Amino acid sequence: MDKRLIEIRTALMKGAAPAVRELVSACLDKGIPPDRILEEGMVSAMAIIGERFKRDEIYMPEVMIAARAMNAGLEVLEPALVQSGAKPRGKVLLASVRADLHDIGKNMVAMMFRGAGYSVVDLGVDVHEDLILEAIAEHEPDVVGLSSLLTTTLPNMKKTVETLEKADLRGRVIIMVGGAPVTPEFAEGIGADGYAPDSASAVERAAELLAARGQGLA
Ligand code: B12
Repeated sequence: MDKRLIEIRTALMKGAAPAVRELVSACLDKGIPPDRILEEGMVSAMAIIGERFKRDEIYMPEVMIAARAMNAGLEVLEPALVQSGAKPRGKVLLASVRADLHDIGKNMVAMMFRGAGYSVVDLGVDVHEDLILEAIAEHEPDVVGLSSLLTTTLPNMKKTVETLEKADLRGRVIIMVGGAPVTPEFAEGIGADGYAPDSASAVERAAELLAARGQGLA
């Protein structure tokens, strides 16, 4: 692997946010493709962090500072992935569901959508279903993407879909779900319109679902 990408990975694992920012920026200046920086430098670091956390080799504070460094790197990387001047292909509303504080995966999904020319409204983490309802009324998105990383917050994802159903919004928005514990079966079981295992396929799946509704501009 490129030495500079290894440096990003090392800095990210140490949680050195300013160093990650600088290194990502330097790699972009050198012409390293943003998707390589993301996958090889950054996502690989979070995968190692996840393994170490699982084996009790590191604890919450270390994971938190690594996550902060990851998000710092994502901020620098994002403009490089976003097409300039492209007409929005649709509007996507994203949220990590109630009681779920994980946002790295959701932020990557946001970045991929922006990069593909969608406008994105990101409601953040721990978002109550009622707030999602209000945000739909305010922003009128085409797609609502819900993220959950905990088995304990999966019921809140289900609750959110039910809330949108009760408010009669099912015909107006496409509901997509994702996050490590979410499976295609679970997605179907709670009545979501779509599921994707990663951020790149999330964009592809959204485009398919929008095209099926005759809304796709692709
Ligand atoms: C980072 C992290 C944290 C950080 C989060 C910081 C942040 N800003 O996000 C902190 C330290 C806060 C944290 C806290 C906790 N965590 Co944690 N955490 C992780 C860790 C290490 C990495 C998660 C991550 O970012 N992955 C990288 C991203 C890129 O992957 P991703 O999220 O899956 O996203 C991809 C796809 O799933 C998909 N996707 C994601 N969202 C969406 C949405 C849509 C619409 C679509 C289509 C696709 C999609 O696309 C993404 C990109 O490809 C995982 C371990 C792991 N290996 O996953 C544990 C993990 C998720 N955490 C876990 C636990 C238990 C906790 C705590 C309960 C710990 C505690 N004892 O307090 C708390 C809960 C806090 C809360 N209420 O949410 C468990 C969950 C176990 C379970 N089955 O429920 C895990 C699996 C660790 C473990 N093995 O035990 N955690």
